[in-house]
Amino acid sequence: MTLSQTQLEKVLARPVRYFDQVDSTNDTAKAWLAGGAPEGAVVIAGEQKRGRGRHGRSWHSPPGAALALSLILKPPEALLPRLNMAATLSVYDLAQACGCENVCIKWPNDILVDSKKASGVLTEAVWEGGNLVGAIVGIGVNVRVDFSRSALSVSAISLEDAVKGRLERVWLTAYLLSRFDHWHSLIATAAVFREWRDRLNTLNQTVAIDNVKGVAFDVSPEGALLIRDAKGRVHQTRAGDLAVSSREKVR
Ligand code: BT5
Repeated sequence: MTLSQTQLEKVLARPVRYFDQVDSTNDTAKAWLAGGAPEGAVVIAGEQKRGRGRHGRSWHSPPGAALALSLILKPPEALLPRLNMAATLSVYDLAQACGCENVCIKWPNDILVDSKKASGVLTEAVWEGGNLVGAIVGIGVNVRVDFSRSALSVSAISLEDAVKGRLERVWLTAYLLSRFDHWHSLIATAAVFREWRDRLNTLNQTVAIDNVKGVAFDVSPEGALLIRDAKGRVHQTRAGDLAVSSREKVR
């Protein structure tokens, strides 16, 4: 980004800490939270050396090619699951605003464009002595990441490749955060869950997750995937590893 920190704070309408390079914006945001960051503050990086996905997986954010940011929030505990919903909805809106046509949310935290992953969300709660201190919502978006020589080329996509045009990272960041503010303002209502559920591509498909295989027929308001197995038993599964094995309509 070429704007100064002060200009960024004006454009993004919130406290901002921008770094050319960090290990993980989620970790930098956690340190700022511990140091008294206000709600809504955001850490943005031009590059992450050790970007993190879920379950200790790594996230690729090379210099100047991606959005890598982490929002600091202080939600009531009951609303924690909705942060991931608000974040994925925001990226969904961003991809559509850029002109991507085939956009959906893959449960629980991926935004797919043309069936490939353009973005991932990593939400982490921070606890102290059993009390919720805050939550970090980390969002990574591929803007112009070159996957052509990477093993991820089969599964990942960048927005610029999807829209076949140049995009501006500051504008993308501003729009993404404004959409997050919109969904966050509705977080205590049923709308966030309803809209997130409507955009999932995972429902009515046969899925295999952890040791459960069956049809993903719904999600709970807390974001768990509800799977009916071949014996008709219902399993409720939180964000694990999902392998979609076939598309199947159920009534
Ligand atoms: C995620 O995890 O999708 C969450 C990614 C969150 C990244 C943001 S960036 C800002 C903030 N700071 C951080 O350190 N993290 C957050 P998961 O569902 O576990 O997916 C991880 C998997 O996605 C990896 O194992 C790869 O297979 C794949 N992957 C890695 N980098 C990718 C990329 N840039 N685009 C698409 N897929 C990627």
